[in-house]
Amino acid sequence: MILYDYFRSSAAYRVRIAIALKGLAVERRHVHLVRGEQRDLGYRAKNPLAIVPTLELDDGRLITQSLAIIDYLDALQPDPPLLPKDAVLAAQARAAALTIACEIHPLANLRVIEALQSSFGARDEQIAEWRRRWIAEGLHAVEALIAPAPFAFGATPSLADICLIPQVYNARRFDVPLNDCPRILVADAACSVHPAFVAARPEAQPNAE
Ligand SMILES: N[C@@H](CCC(=O)N[C@@H](CS)C(=O)NCC(=O)O)C(=O)O
Repeated sequence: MILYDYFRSSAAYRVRIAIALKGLAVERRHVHLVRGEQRDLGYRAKNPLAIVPTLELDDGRLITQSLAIIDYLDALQPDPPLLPKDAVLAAQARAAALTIACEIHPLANLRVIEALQSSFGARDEQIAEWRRRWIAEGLHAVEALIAPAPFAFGATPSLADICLIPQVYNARRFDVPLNDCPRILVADAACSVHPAFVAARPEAQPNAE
């Protein structure tokens, strides 16, 4: 399997965490987003939205969307499970993950930021405010959704932590204060010493800059 990845992509970061948790061997190809490599025709043929991650299977079939890729990896290697056994907790963990993946992340994606700049003339300080606004609002919602013990939904990492930690990385990168999110900080502290989360960090990737 090949993962098309960018070291700082938070969606790809989710998949890297899942791969490490599952102990899977996956080849990696770096798609440099800032240089626009995601828009090369060869890559766009694999991922029509020109975004990372994409997973290419050994038989050439392709899976796009980080959460769909993680579902596939979970089906391939069910151990360790990525959701709590309890059906309500499992749905709540998925809801926290979807809050990040659907309600926060798309609003501050590179192509959205580029459109705000090129089509609407947004200035750097307006872009910074835009990013901080949606990350802060979304993470406050996540704070109310999780119940860390010490991971977001129990004693082992779940899909919620897999989505949360890359978003916390982005929050710190863009100076969003997290001091009023004590639950998120508990889950973050637990993940920060977990080997799978450590291995998946942007700065630990071979193409990190
Ligand atoms: N919903 C998608 C989001 C993927 C996504 O937006 N990836 C970003 C990096 S985190 C990207 O490739 N952006 C390239 C661009 O905006 O040009 C997923 O979960 O895979």
